[in-house]
Amino acid sequence: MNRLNLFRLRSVTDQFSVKNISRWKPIRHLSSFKNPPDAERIQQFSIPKGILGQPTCHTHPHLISHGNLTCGVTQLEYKERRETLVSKLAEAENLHKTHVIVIPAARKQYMSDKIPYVFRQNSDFFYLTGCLEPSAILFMIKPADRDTYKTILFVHEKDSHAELWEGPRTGCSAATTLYSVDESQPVENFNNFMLRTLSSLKPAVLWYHNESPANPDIHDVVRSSLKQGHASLEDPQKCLHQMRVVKSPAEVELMKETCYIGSQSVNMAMACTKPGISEHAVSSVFEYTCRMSGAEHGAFPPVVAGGPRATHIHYVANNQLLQKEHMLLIDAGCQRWLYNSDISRTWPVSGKFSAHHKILYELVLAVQKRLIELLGEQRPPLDQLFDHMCRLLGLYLQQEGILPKNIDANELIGRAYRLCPHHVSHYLGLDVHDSPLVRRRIPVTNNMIVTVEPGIYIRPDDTSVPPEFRGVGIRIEDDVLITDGHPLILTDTCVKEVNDIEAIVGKQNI
Ligand SMILES: [Mn+2]
Repeated sequence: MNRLNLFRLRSVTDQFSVKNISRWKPIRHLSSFKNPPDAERIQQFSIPKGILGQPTCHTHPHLISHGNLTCGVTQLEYKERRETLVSKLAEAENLHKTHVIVIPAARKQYMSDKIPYVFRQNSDFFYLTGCLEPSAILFMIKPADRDTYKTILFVHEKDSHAELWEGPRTGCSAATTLYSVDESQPVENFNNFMLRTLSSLKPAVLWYHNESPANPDIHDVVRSSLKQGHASLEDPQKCLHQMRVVKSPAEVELMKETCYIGSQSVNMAMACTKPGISEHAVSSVFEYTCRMSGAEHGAFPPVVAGGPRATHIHYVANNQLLQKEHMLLIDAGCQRWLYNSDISRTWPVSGKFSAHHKILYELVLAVQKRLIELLGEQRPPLDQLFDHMCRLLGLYLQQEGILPKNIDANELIGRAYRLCPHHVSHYLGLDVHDSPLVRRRIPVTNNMIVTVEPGIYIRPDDTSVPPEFRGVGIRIEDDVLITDGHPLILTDTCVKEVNDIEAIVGKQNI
């Protein structure tokens, strides 16, 4: 019952004020740098004063502490990430070639004429720069057989007319200091610069992600610069994702925060659940609590699915009313400083599990807990964790008499797979499905963050299971940090024991 002490049901504002969150915040690590940087290097870094194109420690001290470029992450750490990328890409047999790396920021997206969506930065670009500006471009060049490289950031130059409409810009002169790059140039210069640079290089490798380009505006220019010159095209994303999948100490702190906020917000959604209210209302409680606690917004459109709708894995319509005899499945997360949480819980709308719901729920919970243990004991690849899930689900369902006893092990695993057709785990971080180019066939290692999310979905018309278990969808998902010892469950303040759930469902008025 310790967990519940964390969740004293007071008003939403008391419980989830920004003050509470910042008090909870542990001491930050400044950087993942293993050797302490020497004093001279630290002095290279400073954050320009004045109002810039994104929050800084001077203008937004409540968001960013002194000396950091973004929340919890220093200029030095961003610079080191770029250094690591360059040295990895220019490795071995390609040392005699010149390497050019182009990573575009995301472009603004519009929901209709001149009405933009909330801007979301391209995660690869943000990971390397900390820059939140749309349509910026990171350009790096490492000449053949030289140890040095040059970084140029293309940004929007200051422009009083544009700033009147869109708000302040950082501009080239401050950008060089803010992002600690060698040079900044206006984005308008990029096309000519790129064509000129590439035509003069031989032999060279152009590292650019060619598929689903982050910024279609510069895609053609990058492609045609390739034709003019003699460079071969390679994709930097695989290497970048291998870096991103292992979190630095600063990133681990950010992930702890987004997971804590997501957990408390699911608790609040649970507390506000009552028969007769809509799935949409529960979704709103979740989102409100996240944003009040310091998250920018949800990590993805949440699944809030009552009763049999939970058997549709990506149900996001969220427009039905909750009935007292049903369970409610929620799969939701939040984004804070671009880092995402991803949590699933399932609870009875009435606040009391029915006997059959309880059997299924405890079965999935037992599988989930065992899988988290296995992550620590065996550090398996995530694909292997999926095999474990199917085996365990099949076994437990058979023990409960939900699947027949007279089928062999292979058939049992196949039946379990049909009842949980989604993967049990993915990497988590700047993207919800983080570092997708890192295969799930590699063993997990320290400082990876992964989800563990077994589920069971029994359609109302599934005659292969007893009728009393049909029309139910259950998923339990936690976000887990791989460590030397036991895996650390970053979402462990989100209640999941039967008793704890029954103690809070319906206890808070909306
Ligand atoms: Mn997930």
